Amino acid sequence: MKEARKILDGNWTGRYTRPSPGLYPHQWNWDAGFIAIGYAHYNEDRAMGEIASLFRHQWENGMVPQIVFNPKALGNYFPEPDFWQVPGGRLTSGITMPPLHATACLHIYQHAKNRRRAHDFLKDMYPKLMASHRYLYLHRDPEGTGLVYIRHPWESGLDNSPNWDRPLKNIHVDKTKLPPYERKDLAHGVPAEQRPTDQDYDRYVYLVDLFRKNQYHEEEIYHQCPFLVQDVLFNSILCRANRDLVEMGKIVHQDVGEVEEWLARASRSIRERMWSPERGQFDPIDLITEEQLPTATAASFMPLFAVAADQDQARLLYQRLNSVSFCALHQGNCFTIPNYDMARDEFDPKNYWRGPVWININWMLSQGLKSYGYREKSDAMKKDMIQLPARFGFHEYFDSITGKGYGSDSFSWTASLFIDLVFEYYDEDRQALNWLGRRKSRRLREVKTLNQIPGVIPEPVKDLAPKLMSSIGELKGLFYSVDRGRVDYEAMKRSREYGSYLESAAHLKVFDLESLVTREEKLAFWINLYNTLVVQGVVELGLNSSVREISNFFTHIGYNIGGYTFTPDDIEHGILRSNARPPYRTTAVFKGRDPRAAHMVEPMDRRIHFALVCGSRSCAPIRFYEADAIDEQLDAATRNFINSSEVVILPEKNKILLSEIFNWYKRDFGHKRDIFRFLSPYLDQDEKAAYLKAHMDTIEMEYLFYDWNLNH
Ligand code: 9WN
Repeated sequence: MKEARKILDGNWTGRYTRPSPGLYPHQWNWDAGFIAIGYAHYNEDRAMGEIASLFRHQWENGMVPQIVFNPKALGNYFPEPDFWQVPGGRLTSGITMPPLHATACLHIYQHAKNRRRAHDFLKDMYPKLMASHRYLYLHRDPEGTGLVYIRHPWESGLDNSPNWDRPLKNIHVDKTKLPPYERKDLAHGVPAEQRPTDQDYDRYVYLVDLFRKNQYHEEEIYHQCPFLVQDVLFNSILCRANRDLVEMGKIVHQDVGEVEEWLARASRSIRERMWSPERGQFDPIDLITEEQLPTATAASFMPLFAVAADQDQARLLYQRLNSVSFCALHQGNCFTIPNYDMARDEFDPKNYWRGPVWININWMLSQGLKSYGYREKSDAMKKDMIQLPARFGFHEYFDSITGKGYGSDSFSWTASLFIDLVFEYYDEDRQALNWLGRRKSRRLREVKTLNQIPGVIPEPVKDLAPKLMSSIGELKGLFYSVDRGRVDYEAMKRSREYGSYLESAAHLKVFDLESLVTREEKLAFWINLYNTLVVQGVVELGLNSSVREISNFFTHIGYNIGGYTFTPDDIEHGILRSNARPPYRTTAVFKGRDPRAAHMVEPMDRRIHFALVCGSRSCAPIRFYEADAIDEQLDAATRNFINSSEVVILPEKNKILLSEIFNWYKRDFGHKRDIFRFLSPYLDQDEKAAYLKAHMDTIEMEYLFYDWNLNH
């Protein structure tokens, strides 16, 4: 979070925020929207200033330019005002970009602490936003289709997207007639293989030349321009912006009739005209050839963000989006969502809009998926969007397979959307505020004993422990998925096996704990019971998103065992951690002469942390432990955890990112060097492990964001 803010501070010029320090020194249109969304959480002045600064350069016809040039920063980008030659000597380019600003303004208002100021801001922006949408409908939809066209790939924001390969082929460039120009984008350290080609640039320049020859007269350009496309992403963002503008208009008591009409027409036209039934997705329309372009980019899912797709369309989109083509849920070997179908030969993991993961696209899609109820995917995307910059840096785009960052670094919208996501994620999850005790979540008034089963009278049962263990093993086999770290809570609750487990668990009340003799028996017994107690707690309390819905979950559910109550915290910190103080608590769980202390499993085994399941995505996947294999099993669990995404070594940054578990349990793992010594034997032997060994003294250590969302 600190690093994200630092990036925005570094890119802030006093009036606007540069997308990145070297490559993009001026103000960009849709970047300003994404950037304001992050600022809205902690710096309202800058959030409003960012948008206001862009709109100060709105053209008289209503167009909001793609770039507003900074006169003090000229000379490092191409094309700049000398090349654009727009009328009136304005310091802007002569094209536009996806109109995200109404969405950004509403977001600023919704998060504002100073509501009155934000209200004034909305009031001031409303007519300007109306004028910008009116420009689009008037000049970019001359036939009144409800869909607007773009006339340059830069207007799409996705410059060299494979979507434009076909329409750009229609442009026959005669090099001798092209005005001379010099690319500047390759002078900032970004390799050419990550940027558009020279052929692309020839076409970009050809189009700009055509615009300036026509002195930016929309009608003439419409008749001459060889690139006119009704783009799915552009129209979806406009449709969403109409939706947000309606809401904004109502807040500031304006007549919203006109924008309501735009909204209705845009939604219908997207749904009906852009839908391709054969491909089961939305595709752009090339107005030159009058054909729909068969595409394979993430842009075709964007009507989810607009909330313009109908339910059947959304279902089909989801199927495609959540497939190996775009990195499916739990696929495990990729980051979601790359911009181009990974299954295609032309998928290029490094090249700009032709394969990498972009945070802004994912941010919009995750919102869209949430609106249609695809919560799990939406949350998983958020996690990736937080993890990618946290692990690999605040780059412009990322490799879906390795996570490596490409393009420019210190990229503003990656930082600002990261800030938004962290705020939203923590907010939804209530974790951060719960720790501080500020947020109201449900609290259990007294300990809820989960093995008191109506109609079952506890009685001594021969071999209860092995019976229970095998019953737990059965549940695990049926309802827990080790690979995915998921539990099917719903199906489990309804099952016969769960009923019979509960029945056996009721007899724990009269169980003789002395009958557990060996360390192995005890470890397996307590770990399995802990894990089942947590799962049962989630089921019985009907939790939907996180164990944090109950602020005292780990101390207020329990089993009665041998006449004593054992909560998850009693088992973890009392029994399995030799009564060590739980993190964020001032006292141990067994106080004074607590008889339960007699059953502690000693000495403490640190590997339990990779076997205890806390019902969250960041904790260990549930396994079933057996006394006669417990040591190998604990080793395997530890190895798995340590080689998962919860421990990341980044030699290029001389950094290691570790699960919060190592932070919370410093007492068990010790400090930096002790942790590294603990990790070393478990690390899969590769160059990263070797790096850690060689740099133990200098490597920097950071803790990872902990995902408290339920593992269902
Ligand atoms: C041209 C600023 C912009 C983004 C675009 C991205 C890239 C410019 C360029 O950078 O485009 O507009 O020079 O490549 O494609 O989406 O707004 O961050």
